[in-house]
Amino acid sequence: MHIRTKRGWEIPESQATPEHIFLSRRAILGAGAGLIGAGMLPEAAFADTDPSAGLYPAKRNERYTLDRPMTPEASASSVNNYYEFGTNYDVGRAAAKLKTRPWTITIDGLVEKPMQVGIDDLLKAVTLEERLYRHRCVEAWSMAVPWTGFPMKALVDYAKPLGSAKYVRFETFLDRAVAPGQNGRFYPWPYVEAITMAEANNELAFMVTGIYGQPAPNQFGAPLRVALPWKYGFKSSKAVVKVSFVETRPKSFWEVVQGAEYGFWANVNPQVPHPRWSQATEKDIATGERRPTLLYNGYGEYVAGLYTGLEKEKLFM
Ligand SMILES: Nc1nc2c(c(=O)[nH]1)N[C@H]1C(S)=C(S)[C@@H](COP(=O)(O)O)O[C@H]1N2
Ligand SMILES: [Mo]
Repeated sequence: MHIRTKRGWEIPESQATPEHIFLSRRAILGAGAGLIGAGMLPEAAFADTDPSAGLYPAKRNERYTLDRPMTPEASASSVNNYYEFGTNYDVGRAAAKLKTRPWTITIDGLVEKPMQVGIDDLLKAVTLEERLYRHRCVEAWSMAVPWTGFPMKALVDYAKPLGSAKYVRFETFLDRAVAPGQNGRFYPWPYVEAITMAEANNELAFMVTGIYGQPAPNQFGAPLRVALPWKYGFKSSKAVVKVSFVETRPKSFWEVVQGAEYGFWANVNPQVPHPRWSQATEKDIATGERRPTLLYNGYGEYVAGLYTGLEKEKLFM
């Protein structure tokens, strides 16, 4: 993220080759079966092979509304940050190689009883809903998408943490054979992020399993990723395999890589610039329009209270 790379949304439409655009299930449904047979398309791209497909579309929770148009699926699918699969935004094809079933999530640390749970068993223990959320990347691009998932609080309750737990730590898979980016020595894989227990229990904190009314394509972090819409996007870990409840503040992936630029809190604030660029405005990945960035990405009424008494912390980087 600190390395300057070409931005997908800066490529003019006329130059965008089909390789830049993830083939959505809908677009390839007709021809899909034959292509899988010929080994040309990953099976995981198909909703009908996903055991959770019957849970979609989930009922929309109308409490969360947008102040801007929803980002079209094609735009959201062509600008993804997923360093395990490359530092460009067009990671769809590479990410499709990740096998998301079976998928086991380890829950450990300060909990009543450490456990492992398969994603489909976890899905039986929660209720999926759709939420329209804004997403603001620290690189100053943004989108607004319909996630499907369940409140993070439901995961916390499921895990039964002890009173001594102060932070929740999310760890992404580690598989160098499938994720080319993880072969680089420069980065401290696996991807790790963490938030406080109070943040995890906030109603906005969301565990994502789907997008656009279907199971999420891998590039969005299938089969389970985090969404924290008031924070910069890097806090929202993809493809989570371990959820740990801990007493001391974990160091996150980007903090280890570049602690002077990426901190623990990473709340969105237009008045606190990144050391190398302004955060005052953001570029809509679909329209290319610039709009003013909002404090807490516009979610202050839900989350500002989490930070009273913490004013001495670097809350906005
Ligand atoms: N495991 C993992 N999670 C990740 C990232 C990543 O590289 N690896 N990138 C983060 C960043 S910087 C952003 S902006 C969002 C992008 O989510 P999207 O591709 O679904 O838009 O994922 C976040 N989660
Ligand atoms: Mo990001």
